[in-house]
Amino acid sequence: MTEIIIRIEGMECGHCAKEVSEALSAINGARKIRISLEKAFARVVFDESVTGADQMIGALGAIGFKAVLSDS
Ligand SMILES: [Cu+2]
Repeated sequence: MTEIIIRIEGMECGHCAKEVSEALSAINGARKIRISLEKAFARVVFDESVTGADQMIGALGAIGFKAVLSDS
């Protein structure tokens, strides 16, 4: 398992957070997702043999959020 933090722009309310959570949950291989609306990030634990950060960032882009991998 790998854990990453994705910074997400434009996530402004509970509805956005729910959309983000659902988009990440729908990714095959995503195991554990924690969203912080306040800090504008998502923490994701995933199976690196199935998926990767690029797929998550792509899935968020597809629903209109600019997302970048955080280095910390
Ligand atoms: Cu919103």
